[in-house]
Amino acid sequence: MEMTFRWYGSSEERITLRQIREIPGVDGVVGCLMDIPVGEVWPEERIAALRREIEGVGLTLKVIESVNVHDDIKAGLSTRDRYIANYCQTIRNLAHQGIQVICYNFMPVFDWVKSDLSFQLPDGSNTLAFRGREIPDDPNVLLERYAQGTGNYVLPGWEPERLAQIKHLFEIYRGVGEEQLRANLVHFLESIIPTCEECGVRMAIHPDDPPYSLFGLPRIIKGREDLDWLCRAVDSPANGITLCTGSIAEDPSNDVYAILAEFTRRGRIHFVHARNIKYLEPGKSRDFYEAGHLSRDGSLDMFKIMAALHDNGFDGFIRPDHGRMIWGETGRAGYGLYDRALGIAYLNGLWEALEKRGA
Ligand SMILES: [Mn+2]
Repeated sequence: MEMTFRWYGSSEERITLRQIREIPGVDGVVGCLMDIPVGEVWPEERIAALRREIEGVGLTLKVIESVNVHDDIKAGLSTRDRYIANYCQTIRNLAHQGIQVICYNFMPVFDWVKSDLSFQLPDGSNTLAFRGREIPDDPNVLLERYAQGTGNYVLPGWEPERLAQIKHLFEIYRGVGEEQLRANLVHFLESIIPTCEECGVRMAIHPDDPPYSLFGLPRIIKGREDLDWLCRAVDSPANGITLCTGSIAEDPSNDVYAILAEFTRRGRIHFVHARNIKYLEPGKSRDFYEAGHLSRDGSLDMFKIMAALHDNGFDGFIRPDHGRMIWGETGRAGYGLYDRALGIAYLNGLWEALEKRGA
């Protein structure tokens, strides 16, 4: 297990690499190049510069989150071939700089969706939340809310230049149902996995967040059956999963512990997002907020989550997923320093207990 921390780059962050280095038990940074437009090749010299910067403080750069997939690929447009060729070149450039795992998702139009970016908790902290009745029918209303609530931080997956074309994006998915989206994902994977195998990179798809349809858009990575389909559709260890415990558990009918155990055993979980969520009305709705990592603060048993990984031989990368905003910190919603650092300390503690107890 290698513990990592997501970092957006020195021009995008107030959090410094030195601060990350001081968190006990962090091995590496999960990096990205936020300014490369989706679909374009990531230049190797830019990746090399990022790597030098990170290695300069004694951390590693082995995981990228995310190399986003152009919507022309997801919607299956005839223009997709150019973007697929670019994606393959990006994979080669990343591999050349020592990258082992690439996180991506295959969600149409939107990356993750939440209703609240600063949901107030009784302890005074705030966090991301999803309340179904607060999700507007018109996605533009949500965009407006995000524009006001992000404090000038660009949210990953919600880049303004992309969202400026939201009308166009909805149009290209007209007539694309789940079956077509699956076919488009298989086409993408069949085109890129040989390149990954050649250069030793593993792809790791992030589940849909939330794992059900919103705004009438199709969703295809929602639970155990979808992950099983994915693994069989292109049967290579290079075709793997970012298992996000929070996203999977956002549908309470998903058994997150069994899914972790099964796909770890099958050697397909290359990267884990460890997150606890708290259901707001258990049994009544799927509404939740993102809790601190501690088991007793949320609805998930984080010891059971770490045990499912440990006892099935997990040897991939893991990071705390989103954290709350605590101790007066402001910054990119979900990506503060303090609560994620506490998450790391806690997850590392659970792991040490599991190691010493023995499998
Ligand atoms: Mn996640």
